[in-house]
Amino acid sequence: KLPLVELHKEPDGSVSKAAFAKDVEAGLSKKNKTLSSRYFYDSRGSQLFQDIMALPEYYLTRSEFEVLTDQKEAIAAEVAAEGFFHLIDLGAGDALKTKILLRELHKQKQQFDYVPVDISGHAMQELTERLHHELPDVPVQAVVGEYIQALEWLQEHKSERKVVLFLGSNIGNFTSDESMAFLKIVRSYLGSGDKLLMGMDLRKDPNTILDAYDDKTGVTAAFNLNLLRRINEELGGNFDLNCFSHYATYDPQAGVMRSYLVSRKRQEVWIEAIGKMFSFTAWETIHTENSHKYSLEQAQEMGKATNFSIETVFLDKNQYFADILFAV
Ligand code: AVJ
Repeated sequence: KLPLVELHKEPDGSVSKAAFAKDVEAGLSKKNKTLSSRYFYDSRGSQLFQDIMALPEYYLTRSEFEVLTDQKEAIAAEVAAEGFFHLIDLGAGDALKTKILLRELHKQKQQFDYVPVDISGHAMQELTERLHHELPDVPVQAVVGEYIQALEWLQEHKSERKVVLFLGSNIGNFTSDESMAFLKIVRSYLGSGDKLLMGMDLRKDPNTILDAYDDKTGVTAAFNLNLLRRINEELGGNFDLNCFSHYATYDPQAGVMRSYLVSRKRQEVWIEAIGKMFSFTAWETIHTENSHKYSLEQAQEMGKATNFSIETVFLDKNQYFADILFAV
């Protein structure tokens, strides 16, 4: 097995259980219960997200794939502007989309190494091995950890040029305040000549958006419910997954897709690692995810407010999705 840099693992290989338990306790103790979408991605959750990306309703992945495929020459050339750089891929997953760029950068003989970052150690292990076979000339250093941790770790290479990828509309899970704070932090780790290529899901027919988060085959429902299964498995919970259901709703004015788990009856759930019982009334909800949709004007404003300038906006034909190149 190839070496990974692991920034936040417990000795048994899991994500910090104490932090998970603490977050779950805080979220389920609120008047309006919440669980964070960052906990979706255990190995089963990562697999389910792969399945979501293959759904006909989930236009995001196809749209971004189209952007990268159709405009790879321009994107690679702009990203690579001057000499050696680190290509840092925040939330890399299986890097299906990034590979288009990797192949193109390699074809253009650009000098770079690839630093995929993800909280799924399993995904990073697999990606490292796959790239070793598919693109043996591209040096890869996978990092298992949180985005900010990884950027901090990269400070060792302070003077070297960096290109940060934040694809797939991962920014969408942040609240507006969080996304501003996040962009400011990313910006603080970058210097002149560095770039950020960020994928943003654009506003469109609200029904198209809603369908993407409420697919016919129930994959998204399984993805959402997996959060409860994970609590059962890692924290000794006794959630009955049959007594909760997935509910998704889109607010077209705020541009926010919101996902919930709905308690289908009055019930109590014990979580061993917290040592507490949590009560649910019938039809009480747990908010699990926000997925923000942006206008290009908003993207522009976000750049301005965080001290980035927008270099180029790459769009698909439908204008469903934008990969925006921000420059420092
Ligand atoms: C991985 C955050 C981009 O919000 O579209 C997919 C996660 N949730 N279906 C998104 C997700 C439900 C996804 N991101």
